[in-house]
Amino acid sequence: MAAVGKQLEPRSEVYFVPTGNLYEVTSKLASGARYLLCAGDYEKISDRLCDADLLCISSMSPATDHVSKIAAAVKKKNRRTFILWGGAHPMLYPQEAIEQVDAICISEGETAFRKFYHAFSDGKEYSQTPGMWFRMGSGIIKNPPAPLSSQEQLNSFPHLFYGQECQIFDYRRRNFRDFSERDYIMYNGFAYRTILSMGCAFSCSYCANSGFLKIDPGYRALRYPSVDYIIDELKAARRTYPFISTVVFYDDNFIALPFEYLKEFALRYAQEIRLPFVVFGLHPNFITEDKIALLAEAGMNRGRMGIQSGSKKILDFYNRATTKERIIASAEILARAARKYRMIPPAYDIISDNPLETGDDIRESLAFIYGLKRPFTLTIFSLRAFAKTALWEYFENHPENDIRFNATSYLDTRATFTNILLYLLAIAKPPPRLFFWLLKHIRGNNEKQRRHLVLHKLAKSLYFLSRGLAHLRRFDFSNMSGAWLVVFYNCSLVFRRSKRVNSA
Ligand code: B12
Ligand code: SF4
Repeated sequence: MAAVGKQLEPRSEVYFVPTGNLYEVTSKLASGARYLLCAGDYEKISDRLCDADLLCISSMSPATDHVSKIAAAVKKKNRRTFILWGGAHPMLYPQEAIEQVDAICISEGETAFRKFYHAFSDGKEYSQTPGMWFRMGSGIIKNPPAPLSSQEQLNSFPHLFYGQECQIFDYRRRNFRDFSERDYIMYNGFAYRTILSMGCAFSCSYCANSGFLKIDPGYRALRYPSVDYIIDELKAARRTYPFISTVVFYDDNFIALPFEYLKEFALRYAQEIRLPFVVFGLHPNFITEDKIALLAEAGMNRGRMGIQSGSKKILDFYNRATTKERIIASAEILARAARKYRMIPPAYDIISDNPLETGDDIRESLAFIYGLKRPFTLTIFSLRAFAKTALWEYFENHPENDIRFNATSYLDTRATFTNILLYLLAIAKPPPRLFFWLLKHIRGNNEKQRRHLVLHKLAKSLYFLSRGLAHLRRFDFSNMSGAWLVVFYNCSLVFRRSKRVNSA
């Protein structure tokens, strides 16, 4: 949306207010790397934004409090600044969001915003713009969602804005300053993060996708631009940040892209981009040997597949439309590819700490994971519920197990024996006799159990260390960021400069 704004009005200014650093090492070990803005910061931020005619904000739900405070501070200084809020949060929670600002976008924004912007800047009537809600003196105008973008439209959109000529809020100076490539590395490491396709046909109970489907069932279908478009985008990103060493595709369901499209993508990518890439959206139902081979030969060095649980009962509870047999078969394909193409082990998402899991459910799940073909690692999440998901509704109706108001990071797993064993399984395969003996000590999440604080910390740290080493061994920085990488980058610049001087 920043790129669309710049295209419509080249004088528009872009500001980043980071609220945490997702890939910094400390944020993995604890929910540490979340940045706290204080009252003075909102003053400084609003000082810079309050002279805007139109202030556009984009955010997901975790940033809601910041958005409300920034909007209120701006309005206090200048009532005439028109504030428009878009992103996953206002889409999923429009009723709450519209109370904080003048307008919200409840659809994909590229086309809706263009329409609104032309009317707004020409002083014409804009309150009927499809895909937007407006808070007017007379009440709230709720326009219907705008149609989802077609492939032709997707091909015509500008590439992502990734921090050229913009400002970032600096937590040391506690004010905005120019964004530099060091900031890019601080938050993204040496990775370029993007999405190629949009849409997902499933409705897992913990996922916001069901919310998107309620807005428009069209979100079920996979939509994507031409291969030309994504190749051009990646070339442009490399021109801006030549140090990019990995491309990360965050698509919900990348692997569901049609085979012929993937073939064209793989061919062009291997010839024109030649960088390792990571695919996050590997749904077990769509993984096939030939698709994985195509991608691996084009440079895929890592994949991530959602498993969530090895217990049939819990898979049904999450409404995962897959089978254990299908997961086993897909894990086998991924493990074979990892060995053949010397990839970083695939990572399987597992959700832990579900209060409904009995000892038997957990044992079934752990034994299932134990039996999966190696190599693999696990990404272990602690169950959290997002408002308006089916999971949220479930806990609303079952207050005896309520987890809705646990605001800690979903990487903060409980110090249970189950989680220690999960970390262990993510690192290595213990001998069967030891493993099945350990399984006997598992307690259900519905039972009282001892907290193993020290052992849990140790297992979690060892787990992150082993994952970090697997990446470093292949010189992959796609899941790491932070100041240390900036230092590393600066040193390599000095090294390269001195080499150039020497050779001159
Ligand atoms: C990529 C991604 C990320 C990347 C973003 C990288 C990047 N460079 O952008 C990373 C990994 C950083 C990330 C982080 C998180 N994410 Co995320 N992410 C996604 C994902 C997979 C795709 C987002 C995307 O590009 N969508 C496609 C574009 C076209 O849609 P869009 O982003 O919504 O933007 C359109 C409209 O919203 C609108 N719009 C957006 N902003 C604005 C602004 C204005 C002014 C206007 C008019 C319109 C407008 O126009 C846009 C273009 O059409 C979505 C899943 C999904 N299906 O959307 C989850 C998703 C958005 N993430 C989610 C979550 C929960 C998170 C985390 C909280 C996870 C965590 N705990 O770590 C963090 C939060 C980070 C933060 N600081 O807030 C949830 C959001 C739920 C919610 N209620 O907000 C989603 C929906 C996943 C899910 N299915 O549950 N995420
Ligand atoms: S498959 Fe992934 S994106 Fe789709 S609904 Fe399930 S969790 Fe969400």
